[in-house]
Amino acid sequence: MAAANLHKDTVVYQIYPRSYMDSNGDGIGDINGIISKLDYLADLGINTIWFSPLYKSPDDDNGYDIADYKSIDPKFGTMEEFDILLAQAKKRGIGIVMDLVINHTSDEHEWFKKALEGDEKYRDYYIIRKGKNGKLPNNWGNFFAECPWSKFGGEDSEEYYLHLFSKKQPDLNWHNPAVIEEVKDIMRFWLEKGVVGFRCDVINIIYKDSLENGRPSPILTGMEHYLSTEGCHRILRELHDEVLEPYGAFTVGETVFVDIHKARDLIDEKRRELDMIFYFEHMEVDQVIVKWFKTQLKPQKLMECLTKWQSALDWCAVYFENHDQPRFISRFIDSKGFRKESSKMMAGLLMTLRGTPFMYEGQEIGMTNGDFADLEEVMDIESHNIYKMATKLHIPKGIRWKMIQRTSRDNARTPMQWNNSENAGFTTGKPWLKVNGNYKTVNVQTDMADPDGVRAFWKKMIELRKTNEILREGQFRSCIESKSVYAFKRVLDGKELLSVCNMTGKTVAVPEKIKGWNNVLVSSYKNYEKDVLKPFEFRLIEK
Ligand code: TEU
Ligand code: CA
Repeated sequence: MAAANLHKDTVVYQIYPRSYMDSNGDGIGDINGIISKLDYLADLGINTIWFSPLYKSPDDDNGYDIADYKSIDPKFGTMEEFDILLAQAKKRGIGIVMDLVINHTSDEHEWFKKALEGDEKYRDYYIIRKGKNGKLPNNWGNFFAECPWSKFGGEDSEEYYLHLFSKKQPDLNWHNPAVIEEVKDIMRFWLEKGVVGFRCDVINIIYKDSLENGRPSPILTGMEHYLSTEGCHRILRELHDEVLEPYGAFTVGETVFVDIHKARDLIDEKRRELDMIFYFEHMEVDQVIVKWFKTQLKPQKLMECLTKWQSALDWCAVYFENHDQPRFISRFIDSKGFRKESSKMMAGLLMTLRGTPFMYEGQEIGMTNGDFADLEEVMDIESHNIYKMATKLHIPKGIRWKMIQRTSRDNARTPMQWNNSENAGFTTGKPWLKVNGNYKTVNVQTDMADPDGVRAFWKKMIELRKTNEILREGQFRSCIESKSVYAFKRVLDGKELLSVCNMTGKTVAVPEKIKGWNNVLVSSYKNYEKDVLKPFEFRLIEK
């Protein structure tokens, strides 16, 4: 496991590099832009940054299709600049976590190109099969609503390669020991530079047990053949023991479709596989069967889900936003008119749950979903694929667009809003993705000038999370999950703290059950009142 529980004592901030800060006016965020914001980040109090992929990539899936794992894409800068970023971050006490995307490569990776040229060695890096009687090799589904098999080497070929994501993301063959060795080498390359850990992309699906047909299912037919397989567990342990442990590095696995049982196996300390995981169940409480149908959620469902996972796992990554999810305050709660209040509530909740908090760029100023007017303004491959599929299914145009607006991953990928100048101060050029029209009021500069700003509250909660031992180590005990109020205790050596969230836009009475708690350590309102909780109020209370 990670040295000295490094991963338990940190607050992680995720940067989506192309949307953070553009230093040269080409409309794409870059490494020098990030360097210019390190003081801002150090001041916020975070102590780890996770970067979404910075490697060379044709960007079919914004960098999650990697063409060279040991490089920096020129649009982001150079390796020398990355080394400076690493050193400058370290100087400020900030460690760097890289995104390890090893379920698949880009089809423009040298390995895939060599495979296409007929090189047997590299052919065996991928999963290539002949069709069956003129049909596809199996009936599996695909994460991006495509067909998971594409012709290998041109339309006339009889062979297909497997890709669970886009056709430009061929899946690696983890049955091949050479693939494992390549990945170890890549990991050591970044660890030698001094990165402190990896966020492991869709890590629980890398090893396909078999390529048999799957049980037909509305989502991802075939997944029983690759979800958390024994082969995957074995590989994770090998990477842990041989590569991660010697460097004292930690991992957080992005583990799709895990239930509590599977999650426990992946992070069981005795099994030595992953340090933490991102589970998804709380991200799905507002969805109807598939992720592109979402409803307005009843907060109680979210509370119950959080309690379930908090109680079941000893330690976990905690998050409400990332680059794949719509913004929390546009989504889980009916926050209209209460943008600032609900953002602060989210800060209080995130920093007081048990586990390692992961926050996402823009969350600290209460950024909201993108305000795209039509599909042309949306860049995400997944959104375009879903739109195509919905068209095929004859879903009416208006509904199709609503689906995309609500669920698109681009909602959280809009450029960071730094100030109220053109393009929110993100770029002097044309931003790669439309800046949210609310940037004149929602931006870092305006928020920091506001005595009641959102960021100041995040900063306060981050500081508390890092310094208060009950928040760091205390056990979780649920207390109230009602239609409006979520309350839970953190308990350490007989000392207790109570975290309370009003998850509605209405003022509610303080529930009887917690009336004995009198010493308010923190409220998200300056003028809070003892007996009521104001709209989206957050409180941290001692007895
Ligand atoms: O995401 C994996 C994943 O399954 C989902 O989050 C996915 O983005 C989608 O919502 C499924 O419906 C990871 C990355 O975070 C994502 O950005 C990549 O596109 C994906 O893997 C492929 O590398
Ligand atoms: Ca740039």
